[in-house]
Amino acid sequence: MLDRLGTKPNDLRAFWMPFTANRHFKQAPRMLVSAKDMHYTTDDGRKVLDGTSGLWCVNAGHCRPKITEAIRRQAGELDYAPAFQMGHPIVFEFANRLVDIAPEGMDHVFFTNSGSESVETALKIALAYHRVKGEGSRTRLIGRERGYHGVNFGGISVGGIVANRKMFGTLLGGVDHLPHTHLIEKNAFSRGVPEHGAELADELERLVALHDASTIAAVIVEPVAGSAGVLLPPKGYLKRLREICDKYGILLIFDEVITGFGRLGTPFASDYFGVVPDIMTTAKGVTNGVIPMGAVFVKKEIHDAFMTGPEHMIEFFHGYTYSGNPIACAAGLATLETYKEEGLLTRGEEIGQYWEDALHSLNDAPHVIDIRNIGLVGAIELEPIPGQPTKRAFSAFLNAFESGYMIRTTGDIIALSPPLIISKAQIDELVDHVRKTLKAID
Ligand code: PXG
Repeated sequence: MLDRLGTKPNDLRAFWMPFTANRHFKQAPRMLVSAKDMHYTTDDGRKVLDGTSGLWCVNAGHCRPKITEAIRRQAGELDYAPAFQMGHPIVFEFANRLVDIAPEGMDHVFFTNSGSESVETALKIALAYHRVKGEGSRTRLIGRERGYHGVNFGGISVGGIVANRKMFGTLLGGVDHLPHTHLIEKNAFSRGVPEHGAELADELERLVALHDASTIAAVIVEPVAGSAGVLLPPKGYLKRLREICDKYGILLIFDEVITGFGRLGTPFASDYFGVVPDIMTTAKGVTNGVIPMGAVFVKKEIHDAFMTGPEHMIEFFHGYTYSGNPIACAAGLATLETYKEEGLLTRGEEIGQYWEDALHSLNDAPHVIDIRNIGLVGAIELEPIPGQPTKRAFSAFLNAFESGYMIRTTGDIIALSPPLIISKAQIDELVDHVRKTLKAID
């Protein structure tokens, strides 16, 4: 079913594509056949500048030799080994190296295969933790409007994106939501973290008054919301959330699936904001996106609370066939080495000012109603076409791909999150491209 070159599938019917307008795509496919560093190559031989690190995951850029080689080596040595009641050295090694760079006190790691699974794992740890501590009445989970925590049932229940929720029944019971923090009328064109809105964290006080703290297990938020269009926490907001959680014995979960591994210019968003959660979910950049993997970090106190009872008993009835898969661990270790050797976990801080200035130079481009930035993340919010929400941004996405660069759009927001190896010249190129696209579309 491949063409002469062995690259171009000629029958697109069988693959039901995820989060895709399938019929639209299949009429005019956009095919990527190879990648190197900052670029993809299309099936017709065009280079496409990656403005999004794939889906926020290829933080070190594409096809990095160390990672490719580590995968190849591991696949030939120990391809798979169970992690239930068995071990293999590399998974312990990788957990230790991850703990080395984790925020203070987060010294245990539970492996999953994706961000969605990391979220489910974190929610289950939170519920079970309260139960082992004798506070089994704490069953309620609090998420946030416009939050994205993957696509499994726990994640869409605490999530706050209506399209991801409305088709799927009644979801988890006992969930409530904080308001989102996107105050465009007050904070538009902020550089970095916006000034207004820290008081929105006090809404947690209101939920505690409504439900009583004794029924609430955990609050889960993205420190910076990505999928819903790059929504930044107002100055002081996350600290306030931390304080209120502490006051009432509620666990705080940071979903760092996007913000983890250098995206904000620090290893984790927790480092950026100086706020340490009790549980932290990660995925994506943990293996540079190359092999599916997720990692949930927990504080010692939480892990240790489970280590009671008879020693022959399983302490936590949870895990995946591929938790700590050896090839994923090899990819992860090589990824960490690459990040370290090239200073990538803090590169966003070095180049952040240049990125910010470049992005905000678009403030007079057509259709732009807000620009936001933090680390190596950017968002350009467009005025929707009246009566046709999302259409303008989708046109921008299509024009971008035609013009040789890749962006992500959600609603009428363009999100940018290039690999952390991007050069200043490539930042200029990306921003020039965006300007041309905004001029070209209706
Ligand atoms: N939590 C957060 C905060 C995420 O951003 C997930 C969980 C789920 O991860 P998995 O690995 O199960 O997809 C995510 C995923 C986008 C985009 O363009 C974002 C994600 C995935 C795909 C596209 O904003 N985030």
